[in-house]
Amino acid sequence: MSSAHKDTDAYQHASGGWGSIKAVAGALMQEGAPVGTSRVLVHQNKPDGFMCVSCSWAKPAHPHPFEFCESGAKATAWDTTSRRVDADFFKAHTLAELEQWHDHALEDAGRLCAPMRWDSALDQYVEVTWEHAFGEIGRELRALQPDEAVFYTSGRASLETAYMYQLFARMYGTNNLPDSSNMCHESTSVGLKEAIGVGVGTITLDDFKHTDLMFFFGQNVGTNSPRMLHDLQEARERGVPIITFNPIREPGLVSFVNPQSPTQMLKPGATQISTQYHQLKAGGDSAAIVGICKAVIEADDHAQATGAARIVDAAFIAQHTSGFDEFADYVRSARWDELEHLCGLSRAALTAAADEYMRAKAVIIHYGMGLTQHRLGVQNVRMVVNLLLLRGNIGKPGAGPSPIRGHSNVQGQRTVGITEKPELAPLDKLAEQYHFEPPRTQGMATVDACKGVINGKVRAVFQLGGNLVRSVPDRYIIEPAWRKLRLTVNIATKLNRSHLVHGEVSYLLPCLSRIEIDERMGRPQAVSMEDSTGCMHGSRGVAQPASDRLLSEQAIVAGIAKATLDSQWVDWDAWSNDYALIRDAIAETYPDIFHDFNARMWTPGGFHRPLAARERQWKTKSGKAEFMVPATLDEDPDMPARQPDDLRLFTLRSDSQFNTTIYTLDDRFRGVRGSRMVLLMNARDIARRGLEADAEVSLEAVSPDGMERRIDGLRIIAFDLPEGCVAGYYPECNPLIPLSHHAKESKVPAAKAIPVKVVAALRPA
Ligand SMILES: Nc1nc2c(c(=O)[nH]1)N[C@H]1C(S)=C(S)[C@@H](COP(=O)(O)OP(=O)(O)OC[C@H]3O[C@@H](n4cnc5c(=O)[nH]c(N)nc54)[C@H](O)[C@@H]3O)O[C@H]1N2
Ligand SMILES: Nc1nc2c(c(=O)[nH]1)N[C@H]1C(S)=C(S)[C@@H](COP(=O)(O)OP(=O)(O)OC[C@H]3O[C@@H](n4cnc5c(=O)[nH]c(N)nc54)[C@H](O)[C@@H]3O)O[C@H]1N2
Ligand SMILES: [Mo]
Repeated sequence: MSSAHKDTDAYQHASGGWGSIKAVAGALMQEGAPVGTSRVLVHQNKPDGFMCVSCSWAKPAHPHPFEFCESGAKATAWDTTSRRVDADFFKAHTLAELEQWHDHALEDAGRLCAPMRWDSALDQYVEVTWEHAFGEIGRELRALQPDEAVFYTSGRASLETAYMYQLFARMYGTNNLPDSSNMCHESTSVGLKEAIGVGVGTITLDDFKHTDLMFFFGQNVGTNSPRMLHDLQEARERGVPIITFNPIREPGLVSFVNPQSPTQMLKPGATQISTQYHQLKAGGDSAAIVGICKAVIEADDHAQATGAARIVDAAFIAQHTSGFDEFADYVRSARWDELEHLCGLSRAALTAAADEYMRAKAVIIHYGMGLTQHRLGVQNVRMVVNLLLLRGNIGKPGAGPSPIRGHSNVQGQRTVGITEKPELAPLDKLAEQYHFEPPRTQGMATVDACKGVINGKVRAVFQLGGNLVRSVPDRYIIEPAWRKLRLTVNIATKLNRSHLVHGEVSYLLPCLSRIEIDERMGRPQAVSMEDSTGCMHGSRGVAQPASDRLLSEQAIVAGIAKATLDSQWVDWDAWSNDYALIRDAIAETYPDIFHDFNARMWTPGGFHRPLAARERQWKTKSGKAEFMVPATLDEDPDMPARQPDDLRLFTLRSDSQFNTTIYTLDDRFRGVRGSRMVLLMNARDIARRGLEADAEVSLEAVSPDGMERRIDGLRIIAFDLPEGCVAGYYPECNPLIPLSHHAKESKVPAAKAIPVKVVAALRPA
């Protein structure tokens, strides 16, 4: 692997702009994308086109002429590449050899073309027929106890596929349906459900027109949901302030030039995005929000004492909430010096944010992985709700919590039954609709599934998308355990590490990307998905399929289900030949959300699912929106005697990756080039340890179980982040996260606060 370039000046330009156009053109060329790709892009996120395979941000009813961003264009180029990983490719490379390749090179080799089975004598993937693959997988599954198999979903599969997949797993006999949300926004699904009765955000695109203040906690909009920058820019042009809490100054949250607006591209000066930017310590969010609430409650106490108008929305609190008095007492007694110490921000900074909050009538709080991927991730989400509830900022125009989801249909998959929690699936309805007795016991979430692989209880892992051996914690423990599995089945578009680290019987089943034309029995098919704002959209592929041996995900799931189950109550063939029939079935299971699904899916701008909390109906235990008193503000109270030089590592995505898919080794916005094996560190922390920028160091996890977890060869980069925090890249740093280091209630791995120390500094290269 090449070493880090010295050129690590932080990005001096606004996000978007000419840099963005250059990056898109570069991505198209690098992938040898056919000329048609630029034509394909015109259909991206359009009511009659396909929904982008990158992020899940909302798609407007009146799209821009080019309704895509730099990240989305890269994702499209990645899928429409002219390179192919076909039977000849596998004849030329054993898996032992491919294991030496960099992750980037594996995916960059091109699109998978035909169904493959691992041949142990050759140590190669060898082409087989689809019938052969389905037949053997079915026999293998029938030989296992259902709970020995795990059916993972990464968040890209459509609503139709996800519905079929969960039904198949349950008819087979298990609720082992973990998904990427288990590593992502599960803290939201748990926290918002407890607090306001729905496990998803409550805002829609329309709320941007009515808001008069927005917060951003731990979400990197410029890279991970860039189309949203248009909505932010419009709000900023109306004078709406944006207050950001993030340990790093992310260019997309600082300023933006719209690369699709010719007039803006020619004008000097970009739109300022954040009007206040608070570089808090990683893991300091609960403390920071409590500080803001404290300033609000102090102002309200003062107002009451002087007979001035109340600061909190007393009528809303009385009518709609429970637990206010306990929470108010808690924040009154919280000490400013402790809050300042925990979040690394001054009382003056927190009060400045509170002052803005108290002036605003309608407030949206956007948040992402910086909030959810913590041991206190669920509590962080509850603190967001506390802050909103103080001034009635849920269930009115322009206000509400806005968890910005990751994968393009991760929210939707949960809506149609992908969940390991039986209480969240409509089991009685499924039983009635399909005449079977669904399993009622708790299934495995992603970290439970990993534990099961390690302790041998899990014998088979299916991955409908995803790259688990890379995306989960504790890679060095996971990989050897994965190799002991009996069966691994990967339904995928491109080759990744999880296809090389495989079980005794292993299949690699290539599927169509949803950018591609999907014809069944001569008729073009369409699929659907749910965006971050609870809105459903149809999607129709426009590009030629990468190979004529590909099947759609629906057809693959149907093939496996048919070969595994004997049930006359589901016509898998009919479903896989006409997806409208799957949508009719979904509508029957979930009439409130999906009635008239086939007709409504093409509504420009999509159709919204009903959300009780938007109407101020609270489906919670108390029937009210619930304030929560935090249990602790210290993320790692149980860590063994923390040393003063321990650091807190948070893992980042670059602008040139999609999760474990690495497009290039650069991170343009953060000025890091040529290598991802770097450690971003505060200059004072570097000096205090007698280190120098550019030195190579190792990083060791401070783990409660005493096991050694370490990565070598990280090059230090002096970076503007708070003392005591360091940053590195996901997934390279995943070996440092203990599997047990996760949010208690949601089991989301705490990838944004990993206790570490720097060891073994070598001489600068
Ligand atoms: N181009 C592109 N788009 C993507 C993805 C991708 O990899 N590439 N991934 C998709 C997926 S699955 C997801 S979940 C989303 C992820 O999108 P995000 O939610 O933006 O996730 P991250 O990039 O992991 O980190 C978010 C931010 O959290 C900050 N942060 C770290 N620790 C803390 C903390 O303790 N507190 C606060 N307040 N901030 C903190 C980091 O500096 C970073 O700016 O993006 C989706 N979209
Ligand atoms: N340290 C650390 N770890 C993290 C995170 C972090 O921030 N830090 N983030 C976590 C988060 S938020 C997430 S969502 C997970 C993601 O974890 P995963 O879901 O395991 O990984 P992805 O990288 O999204 O999956 C990429 C693979 O999906 C396949 N694929 C792509 N498109 C399709 C398609 O259309 N259909 C099918 N069937 N397959 C397809 C390709 O083969 C590709 O290689 O990682 C988590 N892990
Ligand atoms: Mo995610």
